[in-house]
Amino acid sequence: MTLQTELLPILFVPDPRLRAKARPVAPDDQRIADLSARMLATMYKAPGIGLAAPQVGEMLRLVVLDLHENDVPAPMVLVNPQVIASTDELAAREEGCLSLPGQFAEVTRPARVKVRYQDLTGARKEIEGDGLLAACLQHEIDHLDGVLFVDHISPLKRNMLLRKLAKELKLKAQEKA
Ligand code: K1U
Ligand code: ZN
Repeated sequence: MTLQTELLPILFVPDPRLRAKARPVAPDDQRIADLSARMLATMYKAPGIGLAAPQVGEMLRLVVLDLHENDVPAPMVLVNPQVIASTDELAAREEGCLSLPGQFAEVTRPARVKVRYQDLTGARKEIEGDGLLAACLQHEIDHLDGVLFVDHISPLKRNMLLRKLAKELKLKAQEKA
């Protein structure tokens, strides 16, 4: 018999929890190991390469990531992550978001970032990267402050994308009913 980790429902825009600021994880919070395991399972099932706790309605500064590089699982849990350095050089990359399903746009962000965080034991760690890792780290940390990738594109593109999403989600809900 295999034990299944319980999946969490992912919130979609315009849920107001996606626009709120998350609070720091307390050092003695016993729920984080279980919550991060459930977030990883939810992220793999979606599928996605990252997930922030507010996307599953938990207003905590907690992020999970796995870039699926070389098909080798490399799950990461980042507690209280913060960008401590970023380059002036920028890089543009197409981004999606599990809270805006089916919507994609090119987003320009610092090309390389250094992030400080705690692991599940509370140990202080740092991670530095560019490319997809830099985009994903910034995208997920933005979620902790209620910022979405559409906030980094022009108002015209943002409105088009949000209207398209609303239409698609309404259609899906009608099909389900
Ligand atoms: O935070 C999220 O909503 C997850 C999001 C992360 C992200 C994607 C692209 C650039 C920056 C951040 C996703 O995972 S969207 C799905 C996705 O990109 C993907 C899914 C399966 C395989 C590979 C990528
Ligand atoms: Zn997202």
